[in-house]
Amino acid sequence: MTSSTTNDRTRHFPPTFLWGAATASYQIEGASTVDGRGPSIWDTFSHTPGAVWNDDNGDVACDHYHRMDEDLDLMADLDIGAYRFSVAWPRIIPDGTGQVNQRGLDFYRRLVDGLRDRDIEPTLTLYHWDLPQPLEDRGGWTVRDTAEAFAAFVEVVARTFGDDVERWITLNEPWCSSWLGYGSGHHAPGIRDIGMAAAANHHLLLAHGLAVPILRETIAQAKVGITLNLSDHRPGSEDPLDVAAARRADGNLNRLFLDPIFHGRYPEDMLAHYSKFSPGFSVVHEGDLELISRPIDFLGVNYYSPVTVVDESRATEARTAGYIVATGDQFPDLCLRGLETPGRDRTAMDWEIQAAGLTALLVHIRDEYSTLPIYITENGAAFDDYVDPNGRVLDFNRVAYLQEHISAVHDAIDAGVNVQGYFVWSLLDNFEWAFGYSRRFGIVWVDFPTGTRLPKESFHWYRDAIASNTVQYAQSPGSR
Ligand code: GCO
Repeated sequence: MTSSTTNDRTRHFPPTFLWGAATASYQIEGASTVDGRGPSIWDTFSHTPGAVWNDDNGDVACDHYHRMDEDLDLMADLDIGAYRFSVAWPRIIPDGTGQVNQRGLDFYRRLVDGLRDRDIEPTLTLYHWDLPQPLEDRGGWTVRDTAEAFAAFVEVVARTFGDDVERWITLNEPWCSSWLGYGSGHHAPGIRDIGMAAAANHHLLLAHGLAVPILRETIAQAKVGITLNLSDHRPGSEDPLDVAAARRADGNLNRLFLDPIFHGRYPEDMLAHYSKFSPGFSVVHEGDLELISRPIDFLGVNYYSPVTVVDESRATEARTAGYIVATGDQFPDLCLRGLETPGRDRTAMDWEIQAAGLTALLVHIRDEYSTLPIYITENGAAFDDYVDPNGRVLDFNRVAYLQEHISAVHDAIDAGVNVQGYFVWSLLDNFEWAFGYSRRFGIVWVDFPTGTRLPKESFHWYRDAIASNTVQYAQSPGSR
């Protein structure tokens, strides 16, 4: 009874849909002391014994600093419409404030020009976690001055690149900078203090709020957005305690960022929860939320995995129901436990694969927050790739992951969500933060430390998707 139309699994994307790839400065550049670059909190952290897997660091990384032309050619070969990269603040203003380092700007000028020469739209992230160390020494994101320093840095970058940059992203994943950096201590600067994390959360958003008008005043046509890492939170059961636990998890990861940006206020339940910690949100000044909620032009969404939780008091029940229950949580104050669904595929990060979570998240953002254009600014997966005896990386699991998630984006478009583009994370295997070089997210294999590049099967698959502006529809198991 199915017609050939309903059997056709080809999903066509809108003609203007933007296909891209993403990277970040500290993860790929290397050259950490070259041409006047100053130290960042990630240099300090990665050189702290035991902080990063295998004591890896970004001193060399993919050596993109010296291999930029080769990487630009890879992008041209892939035929992406846009490239999302970040600029390293310590390359441009090594002390965090004051003196501008022209050689740092020159490097990004070559990159921006190289992209334009190849008809690839530069999408520039102003902050992807490499805070200049001198600013951390004065309190980092726990103090207001850092937001002011960021605004001055943004002005320098905006004046330099102006209209040559197509899209401006103020911050990448401020949740990670604040909650992993100052709360759990898993990321630089490695501090474990919930009250400081909450203060960092606010100062990061303030930095965003200060940056928006600077970009608008400096660049007439600037398209400005922010990138958040968001997830679809589900309770492990319908028990009210588990429903409340999922709400807390959603509050910490999603609502502490989406509510101030789109509704101009912090969520009441989160304010009440964090009022027990100092300084927490007591650092909010009058007028800050007006700054933070100034209109933007698009939202960047990074999605990797759904999150299922129960209240910590219900761990035993969840185990009985067949879940694998985490033994603890990085934020004990939230009193919850993460669940893994047995049998569901996971990536090398141990993250559950569930593409329907992306569709649900996108619909939720549209319903609760905004109909602004959305770009998926990161999505991708780490797997245990290897170069086979024929010299190829046959990463079919990554192809499946991308196919399912891009299909999920298509589902969201079908549901009327204004998704305008997709950036795969990542162009290159790179320094995966606390996991060092042990996790490969690239569609291009990088041989560390020689730096030799080898496009994986997923690169060829993605190139075909871009060329045809379609994917073959796929759904992850158990996604409905
Ligand atoms: C983040 C960052 C990326 C990561 C990627 C995989 O989301 O943590 O934006 O830099 O490498 O997400 O973890």
